[in-house]
Amino acid sequence: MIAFITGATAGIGKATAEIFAKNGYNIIITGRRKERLDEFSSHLKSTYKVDVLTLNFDVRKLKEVETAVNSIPAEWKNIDVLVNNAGLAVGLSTIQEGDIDDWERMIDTNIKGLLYVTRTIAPLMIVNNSGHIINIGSIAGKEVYANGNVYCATKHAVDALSKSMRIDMLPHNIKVTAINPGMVETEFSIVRFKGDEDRAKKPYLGIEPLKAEDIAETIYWCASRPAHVNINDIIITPTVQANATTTFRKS
Ligand code: NDP
Ligand code: 8X3
Repeated sequence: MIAFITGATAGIGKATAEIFAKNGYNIIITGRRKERLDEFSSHLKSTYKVDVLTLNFDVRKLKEVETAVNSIPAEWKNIDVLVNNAGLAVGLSTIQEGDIDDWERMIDTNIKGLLYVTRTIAPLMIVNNSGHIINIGSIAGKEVYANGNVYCATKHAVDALSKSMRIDMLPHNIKVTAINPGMVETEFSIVRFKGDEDRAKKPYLGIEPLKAEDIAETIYWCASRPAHVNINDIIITPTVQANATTTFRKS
């Protein structure tokens, strides 16, 4: 079995690669940070005795995505599971004060990147009349919150695309699952606040957030259901989070 995981250099994608490898999958790990991919690949190979292929590309660049996928050796082309995980939030501000570069990064990564990767991998699955596409959405794709505008819009797009893909993939026996996490402590907040570590810690003060491994376990559980079962959509939050805007914090 082969899993292709985007954004496997950190956080949820990295934890997902780990759990699939632990369960005997050969893994294709992708991301922009080549050194991290190489180090992680050595770790997966030596720990789990699986084969690992690294693909170093930026999901925002269609040519890079196509070149990377076209370079996959024949024996790696039978991809069973695609995890569309690469994504980010950048900035947190009102529409009238928003930074347009931040908007472009989020739209290009979370929507267009997911589309580019899916457009190149889905035909490989269609040839096999089997596969599973797992999209990482967000609670921000189900609700909106103050200053989350463009990030929330990109994740609402992922929600819509997951529902649409499920229809398009139906005749091809390809499952489509959307997993929508609430707060998970990864590098996400450091990226959102552009390296400001003090600000990045604030959302998690006084609460126990989810860990990347919690989401990875959920992804693996979805991927390991019997052939006739598809998990369509999951919202998963820390126990202390009721929805996108209501969190119970110890003072
Ligand atoms: P991290 O910042 O820890 O990891 C993000 C991953 O995405 C990295 O591996 C990064 O790799 C990759 N990535 C980002 N931009 C690009 C790009 N342009 N091209 C290729 N890869 C890219 O964040 P998380 O693990 O938390 O986030 C993973 C997904 O989960 C995202 O889609 C996020 O929106 C979603 N999510 C996160 C939540 C949270 O609270 N943490 C909650 C709900 C959803 P590299 O930089 O090496 O390219
Ligand atoms: C990440 C979770 O609540 O910061 O998608 O938008 S949140």
